Amino acid sequence: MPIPEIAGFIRRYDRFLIAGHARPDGDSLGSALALAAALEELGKCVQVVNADRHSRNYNTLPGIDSIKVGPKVDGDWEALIILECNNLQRSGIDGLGHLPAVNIDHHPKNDFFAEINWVDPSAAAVGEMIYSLILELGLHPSVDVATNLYVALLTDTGSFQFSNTTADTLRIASELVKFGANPAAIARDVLLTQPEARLRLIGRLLETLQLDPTRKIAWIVLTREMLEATGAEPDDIEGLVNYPLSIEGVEVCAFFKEQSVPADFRVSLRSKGRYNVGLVAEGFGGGGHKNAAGLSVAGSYETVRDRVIGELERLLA
Ligand SMILES: [Mn+2]
Repeated sequence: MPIPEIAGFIRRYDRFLIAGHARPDGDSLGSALALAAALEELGKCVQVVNADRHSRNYNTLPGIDSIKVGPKVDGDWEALIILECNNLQRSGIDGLGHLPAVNIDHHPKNDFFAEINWVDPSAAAVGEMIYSLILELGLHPSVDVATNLYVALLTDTGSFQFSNTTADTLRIASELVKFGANPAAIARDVLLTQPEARLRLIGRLLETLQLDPTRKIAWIVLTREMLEATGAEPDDIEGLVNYPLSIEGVEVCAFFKEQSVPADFRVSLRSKGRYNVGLVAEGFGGGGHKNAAGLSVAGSYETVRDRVIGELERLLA
């Protein structure tokens, strides 16, 4: 890992931009805010930039209001540290290309587009990498830094439940708690608090639950009318795709989201274990991984549902 090169890069410049990916998640936000605070402790001038505003559950992250949101940056910046992006475009921000850059990521497909590229797919979260970097820089994580990094680990591991959770993840989480992160308060603020509209939306959504005759395929449908009636925002559907997969015996699930009336659907697919829903998505011109994929189809709900569920039935046959 090129930590000495990154430390040299940080010494060389005074004015840093830190960028994450568009529609930032907890790892992107927590890692960027922690790194920004660490660089400020070294006397650097730092600005975190994101193309999109954070969702409401991250409102309590220390420093969250200091993030600049928008599709382009201005100001006189010397260097860029870009997190969680396989290429510059993934940031969703224009005007970053001329800056010398460090690229820090844990996704396996990365374009190695920067001067210094540190890509570690064995890290459960970029937050783990930022933690190592901060210690290598000789810094003692503050409570705010520990809190932001704990959020990064907690969210990217699905509360330490996903298969990316390693002994290192849990060791780092433990050290972050020693540095002052409060697991109960963070879980309450980030995971267990939700808008009333989201809970009402879940109620409507679960009424649409259907299973195929084998009871291995389940699906739910979100209409635009449901969003309007409950007052839920697009952020509020985050994570709901996984609900049908929690049913005992269900192997794959689909989440149909109406995009326009009457006929355009975005479909998210999820699977357990060996079933590759990425292949099904590719058949519709979409993409993704074995256990998580997405696609778009035009047509009435009945037509779209029959085509997609038909392909899922073939996958399981
Ligand atoms: Mn991540």
